[in-house]
Amino acid sequence: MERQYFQPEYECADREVLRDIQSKRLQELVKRCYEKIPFYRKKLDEMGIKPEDIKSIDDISKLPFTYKDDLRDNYPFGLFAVDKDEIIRIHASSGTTGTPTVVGYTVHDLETWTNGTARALIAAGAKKDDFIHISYGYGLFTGGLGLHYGAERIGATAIPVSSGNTARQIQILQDFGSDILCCTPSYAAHIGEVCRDMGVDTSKLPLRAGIFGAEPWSEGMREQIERLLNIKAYDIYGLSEIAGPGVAYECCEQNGMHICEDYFYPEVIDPDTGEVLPDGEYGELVFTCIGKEALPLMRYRTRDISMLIREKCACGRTAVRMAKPRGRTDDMLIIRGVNVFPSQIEYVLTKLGMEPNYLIVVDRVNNLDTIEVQVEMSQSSFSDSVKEIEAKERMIASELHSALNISAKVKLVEHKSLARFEGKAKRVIDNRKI
Ligand code: DLL
Repeated sequence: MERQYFQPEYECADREVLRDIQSKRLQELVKRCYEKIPFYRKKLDEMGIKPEDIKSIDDISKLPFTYKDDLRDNYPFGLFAVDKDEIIRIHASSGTTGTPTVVGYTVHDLETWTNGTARALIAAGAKKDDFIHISYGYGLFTGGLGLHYGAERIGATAIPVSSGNTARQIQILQDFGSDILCCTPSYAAHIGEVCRDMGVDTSKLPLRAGIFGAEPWSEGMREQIERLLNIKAYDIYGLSEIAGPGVAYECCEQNGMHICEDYFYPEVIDPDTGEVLPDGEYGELVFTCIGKEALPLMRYRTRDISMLIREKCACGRTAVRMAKPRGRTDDMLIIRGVNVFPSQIEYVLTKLGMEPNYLIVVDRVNNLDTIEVQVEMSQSSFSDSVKEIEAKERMIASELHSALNISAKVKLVEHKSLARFEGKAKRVIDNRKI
């Protein structure tokens, strides 16, 4: 029988065993940061903390937070804990706003990151004889190479298609018989749509699963992708500062992502006060890279909003799960005082049977915030009756109001009139900031 876990000794470890590993690795991390990174030595000195003060994982709350700006202030390599000759790979965040953040990996770091994506692939049912079709971008972005190494690690066949050229993606899916597709969920939905438009019967393809992440996506979007591509769609989470994809991944239960806790220690905090929140409460995810050499960040503030789930998972893994992130603190829209994440709007739209092709336009008119949600009509729901369209717009607006308490103007737009995305989707235009 094919195995269900890649590293059961960690994925299914007893809590006590895992705690011992975490405690030992945290001590090593603090020592490494103190000795090798002047930025951390200064911070710890200012707080009066010495590496010897950290005796177990419970002492983690004594440590300072690290922010994205700390990486930017030390751009490009100022937070590296090893010499250049030990670095074997560099990646960087896209840096669409401000200075990019640069991350480096030693042999050991690449090994542990690869274990993470290998765990994710096995959890999604990948087997040695599978073709893993990788449509995440290759390059400084961690998506492509991250999944690529994982696929090779489990002995499967990596197909490094990278993103873009959707017709070619579909041709490869058909001709090579890809078994597992890896890309952003918005791109998966687009591939599914194009298959439908081209008359490709996805039930005849060998494709059986997809590993989708790098952006928030709702359960409604999952249903759409699963239907369009006739597969099981699994979530995968990660960020370049911590490693890349595979920090956490979904198992067959599709109910939260198991965190690779032996490498990336999670906490959820109140983003305003920094106080650690109990399991089951939503807040900002914070990770400490307890098993890393090149860029061993302490208590890194991800800005992602999620919660930790510690209940036993039926898959047998004991590693704590994180709920699907709702979005990032910096993506949260505040509309006339009401907080709303684009993913919550997506959830309502998809529950109403709309396809996940939408654009949120926020503005300020006479000092009042306005929000317009443009939603594409699907081919099948197309109507040229103005009355019918207006009635549908009112119905969607009323659902958004009752679910999220926002008064949005809804505008149904023509099928295929909104942009499609090959990487991370951009769903919001906020004219208030301009
Ligand atoms: O997006 C790494 C990645 C690649 C993850 C492929 C999954 C698959 P960054 O470009 O550094 O790295 O962006 C990290 O993307 O802080 C989240 O805000 C968001 N993100 C990543 N995965 C998910 C997910 C990669 N599954 C940022 N759900 C993170 C929601 C996600 N948001």
